[in-house]
Amino acid sequence: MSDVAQTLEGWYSLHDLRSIDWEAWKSADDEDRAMALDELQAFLQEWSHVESAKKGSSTVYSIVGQKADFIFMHLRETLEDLNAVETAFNKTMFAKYTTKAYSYVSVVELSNYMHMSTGGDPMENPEIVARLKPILPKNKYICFYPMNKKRDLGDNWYMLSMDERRSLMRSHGLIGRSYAGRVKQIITGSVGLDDWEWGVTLFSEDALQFKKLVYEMRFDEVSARYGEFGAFYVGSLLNEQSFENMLKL
Ligand code: 76R
Repeated sequence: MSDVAQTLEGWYSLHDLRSIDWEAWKSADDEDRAMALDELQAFLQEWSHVESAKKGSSTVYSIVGQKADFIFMHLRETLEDLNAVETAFNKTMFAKYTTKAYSYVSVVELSNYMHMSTGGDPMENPEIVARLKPILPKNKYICFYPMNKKRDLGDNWYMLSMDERRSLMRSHGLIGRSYAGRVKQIITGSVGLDDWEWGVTLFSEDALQFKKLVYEMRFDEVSARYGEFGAFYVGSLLNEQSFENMLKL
């Protein structure tokens, strides 16, 4: 019987991907468009207040390619809070001009593969709390994709012993750490919450670093043997001004 890895969970996470209905946006009259834009800006501001009050965090990126046009990534204390943000957005005038592209529900997760417990309540450790309830990066680029660890008869991550998994994860962590300062990563767990087991969200000032990191990890046993990947979404940071520019006709 393999031991279950211990995990710590922090804020719940929603990756909310939308596309713009350009037909509807273009055929709206100027007044409706202006109101929709105001409402969108008010939302972006509200989210930054939630972040200042340390009640959660949000970040917004455009998405390149046809899978979606933009992504809201939200972290909040509870699933109800996430649901409330999503529903409030759905009720805005601006939402009328968007369609749903994809969503992903998960929770910020730390596992004990690299760090053994040093005793005491980890939630009293400010470093751990900062990683479980992070302010989402506002780097230039985002890369998001969901993934699983394989459960085939030949290669089954969940049948390995804790020692085997720990040694594989050490190698994974070493590659990851060599990207310190270039790529920030947030791992969110989604077993029992969504269709894949984890969401991987990467942030960087240089989108090529995503390619380098993910490629290097493909040669590492954890990814080479056990990794299964969903769709990749990549894009660049939006703020109030650049969102408005994107919508300008
Ligand atoms: O030092 C630590 O505390 C963290 C060590 C570490 C763990 C436990 C770590 C480091 N990761 C961990 C767990 Mn990771 N990670 C991914 C991907 O594309 C691929 O091939 C895989 C997708 C990337 C790019 C990445 C990057 N990691 C996990 C888990 C949970 C596994 C489990 O519990 O079985 C997944 C699914 C996963 C996937 N990882 C790092 C990185 C980077 C950049 C680091 C170094 C982070 C740092 O030191 O700040």
